[in-house]
Amino acid sequence: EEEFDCVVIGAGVQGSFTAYQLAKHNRKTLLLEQFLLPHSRGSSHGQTRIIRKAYQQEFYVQMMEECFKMWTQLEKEAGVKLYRQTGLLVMGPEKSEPYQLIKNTLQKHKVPTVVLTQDNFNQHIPNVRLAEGDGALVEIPAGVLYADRVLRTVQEQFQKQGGVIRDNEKVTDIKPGPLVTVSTSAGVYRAKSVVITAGPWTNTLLAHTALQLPLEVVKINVCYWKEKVPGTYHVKQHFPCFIQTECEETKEHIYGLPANEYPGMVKICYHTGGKTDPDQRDQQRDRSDIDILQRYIARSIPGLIPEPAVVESCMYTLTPDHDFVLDCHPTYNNIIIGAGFSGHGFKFGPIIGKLLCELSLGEVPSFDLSPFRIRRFQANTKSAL
Ligand code: PYC
Repeated sequence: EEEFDCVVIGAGVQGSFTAYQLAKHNRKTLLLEQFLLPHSRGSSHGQTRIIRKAYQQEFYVQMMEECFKMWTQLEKEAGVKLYRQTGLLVMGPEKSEPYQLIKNTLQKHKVPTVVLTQDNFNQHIPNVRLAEGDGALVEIPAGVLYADRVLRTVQEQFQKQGGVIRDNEKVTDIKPGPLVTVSTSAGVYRAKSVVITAGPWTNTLLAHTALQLPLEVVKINVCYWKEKVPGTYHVKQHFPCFIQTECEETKEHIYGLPANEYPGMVKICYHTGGKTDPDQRDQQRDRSDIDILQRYIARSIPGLIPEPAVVESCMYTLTPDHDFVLDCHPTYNNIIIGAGFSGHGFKFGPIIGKLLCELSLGEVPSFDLSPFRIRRFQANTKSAL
């Protein structure tokens, strides 16, 4: 039996940043991962993610204000480029609540933003058709995070601080206590605190502690669409990331990122998908999202062939309100839970890591965590006891 100050379960973006923060605080930390690293079985793989402050809720904008600085710090510390500014185009029915809230929140927080009109839209954004009645704005500092590179970098920095990573090691049991015992397929560890950042596998692990959270796991079809003329939607042509808050086909978000991982292809996805068991992800074959995307692209992004050229898989772990879970276990306060990132957590990695580290050290969190507490689910929180 090996002893650690903290064991972090799950080496996706949130677990890796949490482990890194703990090691920076001189805690003897073990980061466990059930699969061989790197892998594409969870929610942190792929080359790109959007980083933005465009949110309806102010607390996310406030978190991102600090988090942007943390991304820059990590780039400096590691000497690696992790972020590319592209801007974020937000489109949606001008009078709708989501669009208005995003616009007002950005303006209130003085985020550099350009509001476009139906008349000047195509001078700024050629090759996109703005729907009638839609408003459009560009959040200037937003951009792309190089996701795979982020994971590699933060895990390397963690190890440089003395942290230990054990991959290909699946947790088989968690026994709560003043020292938590974590059993895996390869060993037994004891720790003063345990952080669970296991994405879609959160409830599988929490079952060992008699707790279940109202989380729903969905499979995302990550679609890449081929340009009719290569380069049309490249960052070099100043094509930004974009979010369509709702459109004729759907009230759910559609989002896109300029060509990156596959030359001549743009990543455009639907912001939800079919319910899945994380161990049976590839058996979930729902493609209704792809039908919606095809119709949207044919109408709004005419420089793309409206048939996905590549489809990859990812998962979201959704909470009922799509806000995160960042909290201590209601019964065992040395078990910390970071979960339910609901498809929008990657950009928050550095600050989530800091907050989960604070919870694990028993400190008062440096940010108001009330939107992220487990007790908000109340009647929905099923206790297995
Ligand atoms: O939160 O910006 C976001 C996002 C983009 C794609 C998935 N989530």
